[in-house]
Amino acid sequence: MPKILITGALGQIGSELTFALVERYGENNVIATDIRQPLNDEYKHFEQLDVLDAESFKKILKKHSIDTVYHLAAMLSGVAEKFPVRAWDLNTKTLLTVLNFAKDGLIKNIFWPSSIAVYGRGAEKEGTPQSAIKNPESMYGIAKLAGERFCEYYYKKFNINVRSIRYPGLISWKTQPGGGTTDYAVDIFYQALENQKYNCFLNENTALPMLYMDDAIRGTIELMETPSEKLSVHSSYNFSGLSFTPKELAEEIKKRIPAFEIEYLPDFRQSIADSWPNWIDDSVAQKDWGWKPEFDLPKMTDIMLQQLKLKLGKI
Ligand code: NAD
Ligand code: AKB
Repeated sequence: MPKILITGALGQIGSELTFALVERYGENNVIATDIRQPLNDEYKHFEQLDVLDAESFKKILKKHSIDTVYHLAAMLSGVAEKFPVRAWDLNTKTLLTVLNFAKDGLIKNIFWPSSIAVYGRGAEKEGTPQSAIKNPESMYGIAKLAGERFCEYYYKKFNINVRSIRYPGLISWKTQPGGGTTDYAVDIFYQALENQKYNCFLNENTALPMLYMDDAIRGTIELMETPSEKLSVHSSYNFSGLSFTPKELAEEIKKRIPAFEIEYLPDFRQSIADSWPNWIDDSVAQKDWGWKPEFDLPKMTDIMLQQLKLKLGKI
């Protein structure tokens, strides 16, 4: 059994990945950490940790005899544009800290998420291949690309077992997203149920790669459990599921909530979205570790509306 520590465990992904890992490896083998305190007692083992504080990080790893770190703490693309220097520090320096913990023998395995944000203008927008040119324009994308290079460097130079996925925009109902460019695809469901109206910060024809959270979590655990000899990518894997525009998502919601209306008021995130792919090619992940998504747009829309109705007390 791995002995796991998760950073950023209260965020959109961590608040679901933690419990998937608990179910798989047992609650005594999963330590959740975050810079914030949880609002309830659902986390059995929790430590407050600012990942910028490397000494405290090391103490917690030793205290719990951790061998595997899922390093999720980061600043997402929209917020990172407002605080670029802080974003660089959080999103790159703390990954180096974790990689050096592995180099020094303190831990053995690392999962670190990259993003479709590593791509920029110049890459193929449709079916962006694994190896397409990477010219990120946002501070978030620049930091993710640096992180990918660190991962491959530490794998090649020090044989560190670090694995990574380029997540697309993740859609989930449990925890609100933390300030990304793809957040509209979650906000829209809350607003459809609360007000039957949504002001979208991207324009109607902006197609982006997306994925339902259950698929993302299953794929992450599958990657971490794949024998190392099967893995050919040591920077980060393209990882695909859905691709849709705000207009297509609004139409899918309108089929279920006929009174729903959407208006388009693009803001600074439009330019970030315009530089990202419409959909990415994940054939290398399919070949190396059998990646296959299960949720399509109608299935995801059904489950989002059903779960959010329960959460918001609408049924
Ligand atoms: P999030 O913003 O929802 O959560 C991040 C968590 O990190 C928060 O709970 C926050 O409190 C915590 N945090 C912030 N600063 C910290 C610090 N100094 N020390 C410790 N914790 C700190 O993010 P998320 O959506 O869960 O994303 C997790 C990872 O996945 C990030 O690396 C992100 O770039 C990546 N990713 C996410 C998506 C997505 O659509 N959610 C897509 C691509 C990549
Ligand atoms: C964001 O929009 O910043 C994230 C991502 C795709 O990395 N959801």
